Amino acid sequence: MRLHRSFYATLFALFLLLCQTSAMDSAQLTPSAAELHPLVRRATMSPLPNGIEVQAGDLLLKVAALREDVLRITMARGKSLPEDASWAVLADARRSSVPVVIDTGGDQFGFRTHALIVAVDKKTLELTVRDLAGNVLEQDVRPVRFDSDAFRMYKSMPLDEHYFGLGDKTGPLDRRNEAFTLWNTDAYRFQESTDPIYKSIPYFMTYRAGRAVGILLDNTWRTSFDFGKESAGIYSFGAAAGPLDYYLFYGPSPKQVVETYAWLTGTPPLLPLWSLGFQQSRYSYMSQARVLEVAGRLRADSIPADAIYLDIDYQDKNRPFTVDRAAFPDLPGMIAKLKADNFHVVAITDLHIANLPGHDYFPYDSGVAGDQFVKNPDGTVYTGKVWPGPSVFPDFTRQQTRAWWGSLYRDLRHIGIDGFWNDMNEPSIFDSATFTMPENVVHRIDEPGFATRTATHAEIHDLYGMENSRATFEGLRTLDPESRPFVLTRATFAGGQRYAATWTGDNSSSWNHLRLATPMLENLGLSGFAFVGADVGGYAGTPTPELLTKWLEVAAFQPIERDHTEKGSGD
Ligand code: MIG
Repeated sequence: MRLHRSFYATLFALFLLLCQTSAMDSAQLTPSAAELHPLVRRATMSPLPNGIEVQAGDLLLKVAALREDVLRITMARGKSLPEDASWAVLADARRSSVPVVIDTGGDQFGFRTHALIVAVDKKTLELTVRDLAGNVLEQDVRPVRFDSDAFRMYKSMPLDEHYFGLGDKTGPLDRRNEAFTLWNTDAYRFQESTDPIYKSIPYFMTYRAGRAVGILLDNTWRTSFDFGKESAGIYSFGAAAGPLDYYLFYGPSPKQVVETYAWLTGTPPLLPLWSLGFQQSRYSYMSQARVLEVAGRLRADSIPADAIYLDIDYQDKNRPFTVDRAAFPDLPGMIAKLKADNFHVVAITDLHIANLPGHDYFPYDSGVAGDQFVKNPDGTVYTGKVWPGPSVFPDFTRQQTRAWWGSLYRDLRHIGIDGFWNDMNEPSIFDSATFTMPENVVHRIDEPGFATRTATHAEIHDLYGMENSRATFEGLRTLDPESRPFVLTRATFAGGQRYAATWTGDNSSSWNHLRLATPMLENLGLSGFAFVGADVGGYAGTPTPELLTKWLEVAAFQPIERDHTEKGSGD
């Protein structure tokens, strides 16, 4: 096998040489800078107290030390850097700074901290970061590439380096030789090869020879990560648009890297203890009587269980924040009974609000009154079809909209519902060619650090689910400041661990999916999400008794253990 491969590789290389293919398209690893950036001729460097700023041609690069072991790297075309704003990285972390020792000479600008040595090539602006012993921790192998609004970075990928993180992307624990797109997607029945799926966490950890490094690309647009799939010896990442703004942080231990990631993006809140117990769910228990029957059976059979779920059918015609009074004639009474039996109830509350003018539907009426919904480019409210039929969508990147959304939970909290489930928040839309909002739908940004402005869905898409769960979490805290909210979200972004637990979406009842759940949840954990689970037994299909038994056993060791399944499958 090996011989064959190198034989063909040699043939291929010869072919490329013969064709005189340009350096970019060939297998050559380091095309000269001039070919990529003809404008970069002379660079000037300004020392900063905490780093350096380099101007070269039309490029501006800043490398700043937030801590001895944490760098923030920003680059822009033109004379000014992107605004210092972030949905993922906490303001306190972004404002941190340590003094550095400027260390410039020969072909390089650079500086040192007490943990890192930073060098920027004067001609190419390629970055190299070393530890104090001189070990290369991370190194550009090409200049940053810009293509209209898009950019991409190319890093050296040693043969013995391994890659982790990116949330719950499918596949093996090690991301080596895999490539991923981050674009939140409702991926019903996803398989091992499916990408993208529900979440976007543009963060990974490299690990080589006992040294771990974290890299967080703080960009909410469509991003992609390639770990040696396109070019052997190179990993790369980039975004379709938006700021080139990333953080590089050193362990050396993986544990230290995860801690620093949490320093940057936040830690999960303490969950209510009951949410760590066994949770029973299905799509859906169709009536109050059935919920009580299932709960009663769990107790009668001495099966430990702490929570039971209400999926979308408890609502009137799938309209969020309503109750189907025929099927659930006494929801408060049902909840009180369950409480008396030490069950906690978790209810789904999808974000799509039924588009129902003149129906006394409070979420719609109050939302319109407060101008809370996202819009089409022509200023009309955007509508898309989801479970309730034509629906409108809260503009969660506005503080005011989040506060309004949070207030919608008052009644459900009041009757004793203890946990809330935010599904479909990629967002998933049925009557759209892309199964989500068109990229030109208009959101508004009202957030400290950001200029108050509108933003296209292309910029907000990957963030939307996180801001939905944030609105839910913060709303529950406002309604009951002493409580520990339990929010379960399907879509999220880097930093989403501050607001909600998460599950891996619509997996399948197969042995392969049982196996797949473990690396997915581990990589979520390495990506800052401590409270994670996969649907026990698999969502699509009916597990054999043996598979369900094994799955229950394995999931007892996972943070969230929730038995859940789709409509039409076995109980
Ligand atoms: O289009 O609420 O992933 O857990 O049971 C399906 C119904 C919508 C998808 C979720 C699943 C949930 C189901 N939802």
